[in-house]
Amino acid sequence: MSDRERTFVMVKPDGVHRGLIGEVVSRFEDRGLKLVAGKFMQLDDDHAREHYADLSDEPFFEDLVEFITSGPVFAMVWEGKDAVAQVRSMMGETDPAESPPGSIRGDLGIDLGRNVIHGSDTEPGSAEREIDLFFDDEELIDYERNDETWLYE
Ligand code: DAT
Ligand code: MG
Repeated sequence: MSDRERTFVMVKPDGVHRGLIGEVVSRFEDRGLKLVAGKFMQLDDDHAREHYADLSDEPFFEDLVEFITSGPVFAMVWEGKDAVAQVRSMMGETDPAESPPGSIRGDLGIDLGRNVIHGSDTEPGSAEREIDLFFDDEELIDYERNDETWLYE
């Protein structure tokens, strides 16, 4: 039980426009992760800059902020065993062109700047910081999936 974690995931504007919200949600549901929060929203400039603050010195930062604020996103929190690392592994690499078939970015994307999905990285505290940035505590719903006893030994 102590290995249950929460992680922050977001379908980016390219994924929303391309009708991939359901596909992304299905992959995590099928894996046995539990959706504990979800919000359809559009990021403003300040929110985008804070979310990607670690990348503010990168040459692509302004393009990234422009892209991520350019349309709606679907922000989510997923919970389960080693959720942060499991979601990263299901996503593939940052560049879809280098992501293996079977991964979300490897199956659904082709170009680095349009990689469909964000997921928290495995640096300690990253997931918590991102969850706090997008959701109030009362928006995170505690419940048991009725298949949990079949997903976990
Ligand atoms: P990830 O999204 O895999 O965690 P990241 O945190 O390093 O990757 O970068 C955040 C986003 O910024 C990434 O999803 C796409 C964009 N990005 C990263 N590296 C880039 C680069 N070299 N050129 C253009 N965009 C880049
Ligand atoms: Mg990252």
